[in-house]
Amino acid sequence: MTSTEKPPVPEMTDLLADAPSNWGKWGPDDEVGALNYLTADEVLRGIQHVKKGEVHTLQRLIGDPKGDPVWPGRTPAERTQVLDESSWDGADGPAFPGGLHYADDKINAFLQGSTQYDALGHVWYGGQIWNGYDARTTVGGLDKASVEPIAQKGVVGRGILLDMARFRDKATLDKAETFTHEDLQACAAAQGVTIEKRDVLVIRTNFLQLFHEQGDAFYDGFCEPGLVYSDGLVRWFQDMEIPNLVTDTIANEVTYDPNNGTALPLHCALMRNLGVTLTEIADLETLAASSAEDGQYTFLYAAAPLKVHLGSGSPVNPLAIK
Ligand code: UVW
Repeated sequence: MTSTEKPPVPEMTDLLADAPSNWGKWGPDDEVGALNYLTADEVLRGIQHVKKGEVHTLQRLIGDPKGDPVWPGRTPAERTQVLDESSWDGADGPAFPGGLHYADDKINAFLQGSTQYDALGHVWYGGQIWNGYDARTTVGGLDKASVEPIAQKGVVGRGILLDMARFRDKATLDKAETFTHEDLQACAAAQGVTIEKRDVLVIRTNFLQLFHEQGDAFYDGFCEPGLVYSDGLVRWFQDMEIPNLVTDTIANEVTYDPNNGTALPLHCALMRNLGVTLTEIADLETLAASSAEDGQYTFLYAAAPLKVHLGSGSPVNPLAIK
């Protein structure tokens, strides 16, 4: 290799050979991983941060007239009108006694095509998914670690907003811009709060504003900003017992690791190995504006994805209640 040549991109099995793991921590049948940390005590801890009764809904609009940002290769949801008043213009509308008319519609959507929860079995390497289940259990649908158990449990605890864009004094973070767990702690300190054990981390980059500003050019050289892999960061997530990482980007972390070239290594290190649930494409704008105004960056976080049998993810409209 000459000095100008880049080193080869490592296999995830090599990069994460000595990475920390939570497999087996909650038994051989576990399918919700670090969400086990969200006990009744954590719900009550979260409730202590409800001060004003102010509710923020964190889902982005599905079918936004300005467009829906999606991971490359996915397509936005298509909503189709099935019935409306025009259905009764002729004799084709369904006939009900009393003259009832109604609207019906359906969507054809990627389950990861909007604000969403990833199932723990959504991403893997080396032939095994979360908790050591065989990756063949994903064939035809996730028999193990699907989104269904997450949806059954629900996700409720103390949320903390880490407004990285504001912390770096930017309207949006830049393409491929990175930050670490130390940066998250510094951001929290600047906001006058401390990240506590078992907090749901809610990180704002406002990067998807560029999707609306740039149109198709947004996908040129696609590389979102976000957390960057390090062994220290992964161990911090494990030690802090972080149950859920929520971001306003499409995939929660810097898309291509600038240090080793791998794609989405934190999906592997956090989701597959530690059982940290990932939530993506959240809309954090009203929450961030409110927090900047009143200085309250902690809240009750509550979310439940849809109960989709075998699903690798599900749309969700999380709530932050201050
Ligand atoms: C991939 O895992 C590819 O994407 P996401 O986590 O955004 O669903």
